[in-house]
Amino acid sequence: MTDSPVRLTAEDRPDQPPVTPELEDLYRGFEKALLVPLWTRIGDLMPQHPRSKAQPHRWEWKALLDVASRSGDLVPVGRGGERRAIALANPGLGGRPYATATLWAAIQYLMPGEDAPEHRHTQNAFRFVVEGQGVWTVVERDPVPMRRGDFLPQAGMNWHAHHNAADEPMAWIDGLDIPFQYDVEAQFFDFGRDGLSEHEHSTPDRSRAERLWGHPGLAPVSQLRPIEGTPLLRYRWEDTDAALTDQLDLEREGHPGTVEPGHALVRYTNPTTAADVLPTIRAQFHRVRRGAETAPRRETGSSVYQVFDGSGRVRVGDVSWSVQRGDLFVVPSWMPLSVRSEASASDSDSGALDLFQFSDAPILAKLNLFRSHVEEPA
Ligand code: 1HN
Repeated sequence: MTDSPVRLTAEDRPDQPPVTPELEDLYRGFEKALLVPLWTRIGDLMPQHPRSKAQPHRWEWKALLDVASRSGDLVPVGRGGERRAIALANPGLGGRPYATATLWAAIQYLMPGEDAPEHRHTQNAFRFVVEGQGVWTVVERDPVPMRRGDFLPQAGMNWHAHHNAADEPMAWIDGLDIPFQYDVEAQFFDFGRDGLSEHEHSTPDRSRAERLWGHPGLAPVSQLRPIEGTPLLRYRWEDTDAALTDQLDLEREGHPGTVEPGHALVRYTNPTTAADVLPTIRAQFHRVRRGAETAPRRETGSSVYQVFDGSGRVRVGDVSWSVQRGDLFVVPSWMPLSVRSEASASDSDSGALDLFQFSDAPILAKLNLFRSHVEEPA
């Protein structure tokens, strides 16, 4: 909460009484008794539309990888620090490791052969892989491979550890609801085993979770529910890519369907409920066809995006950036976002701009606070 000074004068508040010694005495009394009169603060407490303290900001992947790799050489990963994860700190949020008021986003880095120790916490989390492979995340003792384009949700209170079985370091991004849980003061955290078992150091192609839950439209009703939250622990790139390709192909074939021309969007969902994949985090994937541009769109709540492929121009409120593979950017609450796909020579054949997005929309939706608005073309 910003602490704007109490205004005693009537300059821009014609309803305020003249300043007299009695009035000054009254206001001093408020302060001493830890009381705040609403009439001095209502504009700040109840703005007419969301005003975010978080700022739009972009972090370049190149720079994140550079510090992650230097950390890999200098800083061990182990019990206590738990993860070699480097968080995005929004410039509007006072140096806290918060990408937005509710969301944590970090680059995580694991050296060849390293284990990140097992633990569990109430915070909901996911991993998204923009490049590389060779790490698996072990969720409830089920090793799950991670490869480029995979989305790996991991709902609160599931035990998890990571292992890099490759001979290269690997980086990925983590998203968690840490700032939200910090504010509502509902966090719990437990340490798990210090090492992983032999079986957890061997490579499965498909996790147990995928063998049970990775069959589209088929729920394994003969099985016990393995874990709380979404039971599918890896949403493979091949499936996401095919879903987006099919949407844009259908549009090209003349089947109207996309809300916006040249813009395909999929949401990661929990196969047991078809709702958002995590209780507090919505995760989606956008593909904007070469040359297409999206209309400015506002949403309550905040988002973090990562460019998965292609390049383009992103505008958030009054600022805009060129973006390319791996770059991350933040869209604060109610700020209009538009993106334009601008293929460059080094981009893949399709020239599309592929964007991974996560947001706090499930929190807002559950509280009846989610709103969105698309601006009409000028
Ligand atoms: C965590 O458990 C992970 O499991 C990543 O990879 C980032 C940030 C704060 C607390 C726990 C992970 C985290 C984290």
